[in-house]
Amino acid sequence: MDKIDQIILEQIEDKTVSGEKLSKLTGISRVAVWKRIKKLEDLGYRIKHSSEGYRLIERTPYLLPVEIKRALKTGYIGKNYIFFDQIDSTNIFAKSNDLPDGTVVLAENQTKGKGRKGRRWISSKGKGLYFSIVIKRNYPLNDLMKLSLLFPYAVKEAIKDYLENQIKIKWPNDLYINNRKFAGFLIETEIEGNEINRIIAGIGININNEPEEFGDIKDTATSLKIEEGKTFCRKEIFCKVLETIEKSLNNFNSLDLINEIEKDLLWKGENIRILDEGIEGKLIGLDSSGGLKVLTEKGVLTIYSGDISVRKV
Ligand code: BTX
Repeated sequence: MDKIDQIILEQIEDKTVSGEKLSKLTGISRVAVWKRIKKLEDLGYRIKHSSEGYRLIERTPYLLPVEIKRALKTGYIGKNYIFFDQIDSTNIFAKSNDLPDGTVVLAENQTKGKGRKGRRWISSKGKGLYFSIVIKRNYPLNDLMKLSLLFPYAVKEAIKDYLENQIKIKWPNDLYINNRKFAGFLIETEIEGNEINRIIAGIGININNEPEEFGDIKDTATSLKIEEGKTFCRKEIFCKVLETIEKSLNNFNSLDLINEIEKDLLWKGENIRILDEGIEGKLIGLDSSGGLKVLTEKGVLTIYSGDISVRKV
């Protein structure tokens, strides 16, 4: 979308404007104006055509840069915003390009959405939020676990007020509603010596997805729409999520993240099994660096690897 498209959009936002007037304002012919209107309609804008001219009825549901720029209230996260209609994976793109701190890469559709350990993330077009945030700041390596917990915490905080249902955090970093997963996080880091110097936080949130999109995982996967029985504005949620992540990162050192997460920890106090380790026991909470404490027959074990799956027994 270029400057001329933006002028046309601004003009027809709250009034009907004739093709002739738009042609004069933009310096292009009336036929060219008509073509631009068609292009805007292809981008998802709903425009009424009448004998008096054109009027915008509804903005596009797609998360185009022009839409995000006018709605987002952050200092640095998303100031550089890269949008794709379709891509293999936003994490792959963010990892293989040297992007500035705070860059957000979003795709309406991912053909190879990545989960952890080579798993797949279902990313149906226009239904969820599929994006990666690039953080190029130095953090001590000791903060790795806490940093990766910050993202699900911030997403939960951003979304919870829109919902009737309660959101739970499944350690290390999935978000659940009613025992089913609606958001996943793939946190990839670059480490040099004792410092983390780049984080690519890949975030997938099911917003308006329907049960049939999940195929054979429909018993374990869910969306906000499925749980709440209504459609959500993805743009509003996306901006709120980015704003809350920025705020949480800014307050990283003063935030009592461990305590906050423990309050909403899924299966706390229940018997669980750590699949990869064959460990069974009672989930008792988190230690000060974010590791998972499990009371087993051999005493309390703390698990730190973010790659462990937890299942309720
Ligand atoms: P994960 O390995 O914890 O979760 C993947 C597993 O979750 C899959 O094996 C499947 O069982 C289930 N699953 C797949 N798709 C969905 C879905 N849409 N909703 C609920 N469950 C699902 C979690 O990995 C990390 C996901 C990060 C996704 C983001 S999207 C933007 C960014 N780009 C990219 O390629 N990945 C990240």
